[in-house]
Amino acid sequence: MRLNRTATLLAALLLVSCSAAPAVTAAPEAASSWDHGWARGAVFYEVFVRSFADSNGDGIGDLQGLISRLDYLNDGDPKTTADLGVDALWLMPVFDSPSYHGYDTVDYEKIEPDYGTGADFERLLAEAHKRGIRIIVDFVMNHSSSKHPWFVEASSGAASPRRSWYEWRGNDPGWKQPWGSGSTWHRNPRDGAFYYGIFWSGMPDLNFRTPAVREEMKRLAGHWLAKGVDGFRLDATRHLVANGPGEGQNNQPETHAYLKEFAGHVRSAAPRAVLVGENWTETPVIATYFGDTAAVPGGDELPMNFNFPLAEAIVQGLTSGDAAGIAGKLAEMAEVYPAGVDDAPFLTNHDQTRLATQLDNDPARLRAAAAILLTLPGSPFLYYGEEIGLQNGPGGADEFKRTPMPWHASPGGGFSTGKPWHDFAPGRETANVAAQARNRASLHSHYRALIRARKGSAALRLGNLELLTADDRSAPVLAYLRQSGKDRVLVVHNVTGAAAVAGPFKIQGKKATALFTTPGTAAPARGRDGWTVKLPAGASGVWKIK
Ligand code: ACG
Repeated sequence: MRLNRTATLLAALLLVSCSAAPAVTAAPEAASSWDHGWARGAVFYEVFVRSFADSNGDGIGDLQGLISRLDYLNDGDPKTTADLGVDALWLMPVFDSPSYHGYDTVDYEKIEPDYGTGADFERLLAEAHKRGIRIIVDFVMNHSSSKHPWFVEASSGAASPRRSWYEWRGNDPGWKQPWGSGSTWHRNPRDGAFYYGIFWSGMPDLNFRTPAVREEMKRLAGHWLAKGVDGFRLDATRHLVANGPGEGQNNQPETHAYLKEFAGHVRSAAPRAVLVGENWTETPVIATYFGDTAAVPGGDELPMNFNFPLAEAIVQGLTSGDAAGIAGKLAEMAEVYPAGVDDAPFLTNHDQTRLATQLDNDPARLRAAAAILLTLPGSPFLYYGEEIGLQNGPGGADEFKRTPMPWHASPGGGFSTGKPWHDFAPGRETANVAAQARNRASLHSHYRALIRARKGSAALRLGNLELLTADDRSAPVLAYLRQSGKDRVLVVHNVTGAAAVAGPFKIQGKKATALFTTPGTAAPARGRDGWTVKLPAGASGVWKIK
């Protein structure tokens, strides 16, 4: 049944560029378009280096450890099926930082010593590129660490030449965090003035009204692009400039203006690069961060933006057993997202309780979540461990969302020969790579099959989305048609714990060829009124219709 409001997500086809060489051209004026066809439809994998693999027994994951696990992520051979098959990695902060998470930078040009050296990072890039894996890194522009030499200098007194790199006031204007109750103006013990830090006193916000700050961030981006980095995940982008309390701390015109300036610089330095913005807010606001798609195909601001609302709708839909909320979010995106942009869907990230815990470790729901994510338009992001159903640790602190990767069930878990920097999450007996990699019915095998189905279908990777599920009433099945050229793929997901029937769907074609089906799922039946699908509880089906 088609909606009266047929929602269609358009995905323009950018020229696919396979230039693996980390060419950084001289900076002519901003290139007219991005050349990162490699990223469109690609599957990304978010890695917390500290928790992924430790090579030297100090209990801390490092770059050498990550290199040793690249073949697990993608061995570079499209014919093999044992590897996960992801196309790109997003490394959470790897620059020098005093914290375990690295979101407070003290040197934007130095690799975190816990993780290794600059040479290790260059070896990682080379080994990844050899396998066709691209790497984007977290770039935290909104603030530095209060231990950064810039801030140490700026906080020495009002006469400091660095003073204007941060924001200062003589008193505390009392602004709170826009999302909570934390203070955002902090007293500088060295001279009694107050400085702005939207997160906390250890993260003073950089002042993007200062030209030298704007130029330095562009220079740093160029530095890492010249080393071969394939792009950046930009942290807290919606907070770059604050003009006042509350909404004045979010989404300001100066923020958009700078992001366009920054993106223009990246486009001219390395058109092959990609930027993905973190704007944790509502759909209509996220839509504004792509910028102008007439000026630059894909948008002249951030070509990709994480889709927090869709992530939430998927988890809520699977929790409630009702697909209407997911359908509604897809319909809203079709209305407010600019045409031709590249979405960045995901399920949960390092700031959120892990998916397996949110879905009560329910295998059918975890399988359905993966099947929805990996059949959507855009470039889906997996969070390390999601593919094995890694649970959240038993606590509320953020560290429990970022626990060591369990490679096998033995005491050290294959993560380190030393004492891990943090305890493993519960469930390692079964939620570990070794146990799942060899089990065809495992979640890990499910992710691998879905990633390969996606790679094998232009419609799934690059096609548009036509919603077939009404969003104005409860629905047990989420159904949509993905289309690219003549490639038409029917996708259905039963988000309930009971068998369900979906259709009839009027889709041109006489033959249904399975690209992916949850075991026990029969092919769609073609009748007078169209295609009808019977789905077991939690099952998904993906069929090419010709
Ligand atoms: C980034 C990184 C995060 C990092 C920092 C600081 C920023 O991912 O790991 O923390 O460098 C806000 C910011 C984000 C920020 C998070 C942590 N994430 O916008 O940039 O805080 C609301 C607001 C969001 C807000 C969120 C926080 O809208 O802006 O994010 O609350 O919970 C629905 C609503 C949605 C609402 C959510 C949640 O979805 O639609 O609007 O979001 O509910 O309520 C680093 C470390 C941390 C450390 C921190 C200081 O990683 O461990 O604590 O630094």
